[in-house]
Amino acid sequence: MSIIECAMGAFQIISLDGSADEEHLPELSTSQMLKMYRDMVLARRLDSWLMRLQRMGRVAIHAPSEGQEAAMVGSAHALETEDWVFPSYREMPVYIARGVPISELLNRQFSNEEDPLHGHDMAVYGSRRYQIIPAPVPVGMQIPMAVGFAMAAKYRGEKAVAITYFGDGATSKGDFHEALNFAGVFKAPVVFFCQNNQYAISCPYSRQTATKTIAEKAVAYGFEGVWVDGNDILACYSATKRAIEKARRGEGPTLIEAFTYRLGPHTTADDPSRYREQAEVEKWREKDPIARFKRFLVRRGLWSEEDDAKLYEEIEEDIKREIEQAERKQPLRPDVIFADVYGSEPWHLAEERDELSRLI
Ligand SMILES: Cc1ncc(C[n+]2csc(CCOP(=O)(O)OP(=O)(O)O)c2C)c(N)n1
Repeated sequence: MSIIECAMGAFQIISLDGSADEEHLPELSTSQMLKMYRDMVLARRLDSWLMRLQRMGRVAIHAPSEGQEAAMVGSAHALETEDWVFPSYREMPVYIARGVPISELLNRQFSNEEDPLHGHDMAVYGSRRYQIIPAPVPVGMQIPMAVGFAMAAKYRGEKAVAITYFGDGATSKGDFHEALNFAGVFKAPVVFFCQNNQYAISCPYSRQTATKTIAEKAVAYGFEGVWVDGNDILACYSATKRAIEKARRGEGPTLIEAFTYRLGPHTTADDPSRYREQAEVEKWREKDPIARFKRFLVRRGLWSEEDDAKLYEEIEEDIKREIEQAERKQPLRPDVIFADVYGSEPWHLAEERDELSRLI
């Protein structure tokens, strides 16, 4: 899909009723599609648990992904293990699709002794093993980082592609424009994946930019922009697969805009009723990406209500068990804040660490 087609409407494969555009169906086996569906449901249920755990004071903060699962799970399934992910703070469904066990995500959320990030950063994940960079707190900073990584991979002759996730708000940052400009000039093997969820906290899309789409901004940097229905998992998968393959062939970057909606608050520290109408949220609930993919699978005889009930039950049990285990582990020692900062610790920090250890 080029920017010209983009002017006609977002790329879509699955309609709201679950019927599909057969001509554009991606080559996916039944087991791959069912795994994608499972990842979406797992992400949704874990998200709902984390919201409630935060309200109970058991985890510190959470940035929910409800409503955006198709964009995240669909795009992440298009990656190969050699590729690297440069996320924002909202990408838990990407981690799940990348194969990160929920036990690891929960150790992180509870900041227990097995927290892979040792309490550093916000409650966001990162992992060398799964090739996921920890999300930076300043909005959009991961975008130029992904381009730098992609250029390094290109110079070294490696086949890895970088994908970076960010929101509509991040496209107003200089980081976004500088990164896209550089990537266009030097044909960096990178995919820019913008989830336009209509809001940057309370700032609506209409106040973010004067262009109809984010995708069309790619034209100014000399590469392709793709406008995709972000609530359609197969469209998100196909658009990303195509962009990743193109980047791997050395044909440069793509900007994908997944047009979607954040159904929940920005984070657990936000009250969206202050800036948007509930009717708008309800309208978007009708486009729920999980319900849509389920309708598609049921229509094709690949899934049933009984399968669905069993899946939800299994997932609920898994999550409850993992929460119990993560919560039972020891908390992090406070002096862990001194770890992982310097290769060799400067004397003044060593002194501070010793003092803290004595106090503990
Ligand atoms: C440079 C910077 N400015 C402001 C903030 C505060 N902030 C955190 S998230 C956010 C909104 C980002 O919106 P968007 O990029 O659309 O992503 P979304 O949260 O919708 O996924 C803002 C303004 C920040 N973290 N960094």
